[in-house]
Amino acid sequence: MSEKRKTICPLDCPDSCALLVTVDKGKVTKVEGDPGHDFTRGFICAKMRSYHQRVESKERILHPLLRTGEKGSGEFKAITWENAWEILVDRLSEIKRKHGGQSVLPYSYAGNMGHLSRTAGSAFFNKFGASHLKETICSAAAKAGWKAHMGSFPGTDPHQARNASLIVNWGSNVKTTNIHFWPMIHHCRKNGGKLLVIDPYKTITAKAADYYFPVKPGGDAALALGALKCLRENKRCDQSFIRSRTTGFDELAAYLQKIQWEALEEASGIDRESIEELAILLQEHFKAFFRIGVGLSRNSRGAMSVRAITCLGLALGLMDGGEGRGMLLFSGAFSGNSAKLSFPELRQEAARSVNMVQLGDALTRLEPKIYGLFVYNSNPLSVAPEASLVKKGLEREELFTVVHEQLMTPTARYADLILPATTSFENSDLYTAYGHFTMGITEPVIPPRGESIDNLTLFQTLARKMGYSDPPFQQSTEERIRDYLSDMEGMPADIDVQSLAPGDYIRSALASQDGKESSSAPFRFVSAGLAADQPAIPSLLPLAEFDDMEIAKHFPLKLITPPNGKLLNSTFGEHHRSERGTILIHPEDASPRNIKEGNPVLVFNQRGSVVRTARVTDETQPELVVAEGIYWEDPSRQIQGINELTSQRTTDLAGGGTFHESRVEVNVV
Ligand SMILES: Nc1nc2c(c(=O)[nH]1)N[C@H]1C(S)=C(S)[C@@H](COP(=O)(O)OP(=O)(O)OC[C@H]3O[C@@H](n4cnc5c(=O)[nH]c(N)nc54)[C@H](O)[C@@H]3O)O[C@H]1N2
Ligand SMILES: Nc1nc2c(c(=O)[nH]1)N[C@H]1C(S)=C(S)[C@@H](COP(=O)(O)OP(=O)(O)OC[C@H]3O[C@@H](n4cnc5c(=O)[nH]c(N)nc54)[C@H](O)[C@@H]3O)O[C@H]1N2
Ligand code: SF4
Ligand SMILES: [Mo]
Repeated sequence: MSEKRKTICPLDCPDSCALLVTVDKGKVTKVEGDPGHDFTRGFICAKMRSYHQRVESKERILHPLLRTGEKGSGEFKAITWENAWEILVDRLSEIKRKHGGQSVLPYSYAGNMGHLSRTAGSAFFNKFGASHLKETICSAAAKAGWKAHMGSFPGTDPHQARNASLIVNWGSNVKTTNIHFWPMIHHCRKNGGKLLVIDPYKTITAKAADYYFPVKPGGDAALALGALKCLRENKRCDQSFIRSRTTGFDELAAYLQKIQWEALEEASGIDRESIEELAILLQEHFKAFFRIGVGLSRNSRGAMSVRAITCLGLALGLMDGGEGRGMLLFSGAFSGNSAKLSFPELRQEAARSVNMVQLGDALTRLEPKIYGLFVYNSNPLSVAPEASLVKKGLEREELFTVVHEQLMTPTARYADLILPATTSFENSDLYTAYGHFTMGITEPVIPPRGESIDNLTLFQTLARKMGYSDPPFQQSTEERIRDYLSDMEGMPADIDVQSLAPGDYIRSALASQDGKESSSAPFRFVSAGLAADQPAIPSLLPLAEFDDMEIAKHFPLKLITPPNGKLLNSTFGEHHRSERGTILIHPEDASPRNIKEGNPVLVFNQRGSVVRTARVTDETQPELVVAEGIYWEDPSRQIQGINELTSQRTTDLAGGGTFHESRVEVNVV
């Protein structure tokens, strides 16, 4: 007898789809969308439609594994959990005794977006006194840019975009990374609305647009400031909104007056006439909706780009709650008390922070040294920048590396001890979404495969084995979920969180403008308290690597590395092991290098080199090379990961990753 059970997609994707999982004779045989969800409405992406193959895969790690060969060789033997706990307790205690708690670094991110899974190790590592990991790899810069002018105001409900007459997809390839936003666009266009895309290359979303602006990578602040300059000169800003809801516009206006068109054109790569065209479109379409992507923040001016775009939206009055108007970067639909998940009070002494995008430095250069690395919910060898340095760190013989994983990822191959992890179908959790306003909880739809255990069970058990008896370590998963839910902001007043069940999808009270009113003028054009080198108003500044003419002499091309539709960050890399991926290169750059369509090419810079297959196309702009997708490195197939080329340099605010700002050269192999 088969049965359909409800759960939620655990992947790091703004859509957080409601799922129906068919379980037949104890096996997952099908994964579909649940039509009962207001935003995801029963359809899911191809990646997740085949998720049962991952859950039931023969490649699943089902037992603890101990390294038997060289680090990275992938040679392991199965051991019992009893043995694994013993090794864990002995090695971690020994490292702490010899080098102090801070010599252990936890490394985790969003392999499973469930709030409990993501934060499962925090209590343990606080108690242990480990180094603190700064979780900057994805959204830190974008959030800091938003907060600088929007404060804690949440984004607009994506459903509002249906009523817009112009949707601006700014640095977000929604047809790949946010597919449930596409029906909003479709609805808008059916009523005569238009889609405008701003992206350095012609993504599948850009190809489907009514208007396309091929901005230079990192040039968004210039484009937004240019549009603002026009709107102000044409007296087409929303004066009543600016007066009643914002502060500081006059200071921004004074800057706009001073700024030269040549500088804006040069930095944005868009000529004055086209910038004016953008401004005219914005003034013609009162009902405008900005869907702002995180992609545009992955450069050294990333937070500044978000700052300038949000200020443009504010000057247009887009946050007035009017129909079809708004801005969405992250929904911010629910916020719980994070201390109820991370338990900072368990930390006895302040510890150093390690920025996760600088893992390579941390493992090879940081003093006092790191002797223990505990990875869960992440695949850092594939996703962290300057991969050759990460690898050098993972190769250190004296480093004790633990990886809690579902599959033998490139990082897991370097572990001393691998622990088998469940998939989200095998545990309970709580999922809010960053691209819409609906949340839900889950229960296991199948029992754990093999001897795998979920993140929270791992750290609760380890804590007890280490002799930690504080109350957080006694909590069951269920208790932690209910406790976290009990005072969650955004929860509608009439919902009894104690009786929430899987399949109950709760829309945030903040989805409507009424829930959001905190003060009458929450928005500001002048931001206080930013990093000392960051101007208080959005301004033009040079990019650290793209605008460095010394580096440009050797590496004249610019590389961005956005996602593709087959992979979710590096997850699902196991299905594409033999693929090395492509680069898009413009004919003007291919021709002098004698690069033809389909040629294997070497893409290289001062940090590393990778081989990719060339696609010669004017879908990218001159000087810009695009490598979509984080494929797994595989030395046995001579396949290198794309992060060999990216830099550990961080964004202008909040220490984010600059994955879309590497200078490279490309040659035929
Ligand atoms: N299929 C799939 N879906 C995913 C992911 C995936 O790997 N695969 N990843 C998930 C994750 S973790 C995240 S954070 C989100 C990210 O989703 P998005 O917010 O959409 O961000 P990205 O996909 O990183 O980048 C989107 C676009 O930004 C463009 N871009 C790069 N630099 C610039 C710039 O300087 N200016 C402008 N205007 N555009 C620029 C890229 O060309 C790309 O088309 O997607 C999630 N969804
Ligand atoms: N070049 C380049 N690099 C990038 C980006 C880019 O655009 N370009 N994007 C960046 C972004 S936006 C992000 S968010 C990061 C993402 O970086 P990561 O969060 O590391 O994402 P994944 O590569 O998906 O790896 C997640 C791993 O967690 C495992 N996993 C899944 N569920 C569980 C679980 O319940 N328990 C345990 N223990 N493990 C689990 C999966 O099997 C998978 O191997 O990558 C960043 N790296
Ligand atoms: S990856 Fe995104 S689109 Fe695909 S099922 Fe999960 S939440 Fe939905
Ligand atoms: Mo991300």
